Amino acid sequence: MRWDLFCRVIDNYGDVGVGWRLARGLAARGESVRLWIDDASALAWMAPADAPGVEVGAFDAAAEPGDVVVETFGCDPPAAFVAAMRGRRPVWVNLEYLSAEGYVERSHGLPSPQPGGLTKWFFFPGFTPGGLLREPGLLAQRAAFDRSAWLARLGLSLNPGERAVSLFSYANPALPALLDLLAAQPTLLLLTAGTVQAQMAAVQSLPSGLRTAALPWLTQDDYDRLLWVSDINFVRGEDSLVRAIWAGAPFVWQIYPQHDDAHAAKLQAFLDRFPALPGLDGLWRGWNGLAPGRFALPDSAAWQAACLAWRDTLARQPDLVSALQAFVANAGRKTDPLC
Ligand code: TRH
Repeated sequence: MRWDLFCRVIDNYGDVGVGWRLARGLAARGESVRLWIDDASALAWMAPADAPGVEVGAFDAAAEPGDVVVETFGCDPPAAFVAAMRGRRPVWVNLEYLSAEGYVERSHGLPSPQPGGLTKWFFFPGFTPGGLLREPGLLAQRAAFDRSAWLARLGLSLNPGERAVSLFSYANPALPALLDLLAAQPTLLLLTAGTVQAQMAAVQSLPSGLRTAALPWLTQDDYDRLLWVSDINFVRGEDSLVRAIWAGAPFVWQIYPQHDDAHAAKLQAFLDRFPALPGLDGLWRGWNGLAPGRFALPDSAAWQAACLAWRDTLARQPDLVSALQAFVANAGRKTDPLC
């Protein structure tokens, strides 16, 4: 089928990151995809090579609707395109933000009638029906991965007994506390490009026991490998969280902060789904500025085991692309007046 995916970049890289991953995932399963995006600049480093079956175009240049229209995060396709949809009647899906909250199950799959006889369907990624983005064979690739060779490509290596920790975060007042915590064990801290490196530049002196390496912007595939290389991953937003889950290593999530503090409940909902682990709530809440005082790392073997167990449970669910394809096939039948 021909899919039109719409993506508006609000801020950061999650919008384009999810849009590109979804486009590529659909195309890899035989769909023909046009990704209409208002700011494709981040694709220059995130996805420098074309993906077969994916065409990228300017958001407002979208024309002639195909069979399926997906707007990511309620971004509303251009009015002229929606008008053209009235003649063609594609299946129209709004792909929502990732959340572990209870409303997801209640809202997933609901139809919303639109002017001109169109229906917009709400599709929620998640830990139950909508699934998470996961490419076929991802866990096998991760299992066969050569850590030292990948680090060597970046001119890096680990000293004996040293652990690797990746850091991708928003500007975070808890950074000095984290550096002290990590320095308790020899650690190579892998700093992602952008905000993290800017904040680290203001750190006067590193606690001994800690080395840092400033990374360039990585392709999305290499960002995955960074997560595979690391013994602990600090991630943020939406897409890197999901990638950290698949990496199967201990991870800490900095949630996208919202003005009304809605992120506190969102973070808790996620923690409630994660296998119970002493110390994890305190660490996550501390890193997110939601709990005063010091935080510590959970026992590393128990943390590792919990992450692997949860990853394997989630990997048994249908992935988001398969779930979306099945959903669209079903929604198409429901909206086709001949059925
Ligand atoms: O950049 P983010 O903070 O994006 C956020 C969230 O999606 C948030 O929910 C949303 O509301 C806001 O954007 C608008 O974090 P996220 O979601 O992890 O996206 C980062 C993407 O960048 C992800 O696809 C991984 C990719 N990436 C690379 O490809 N190379 C890199 O070097 C790095 C650091 C990231």
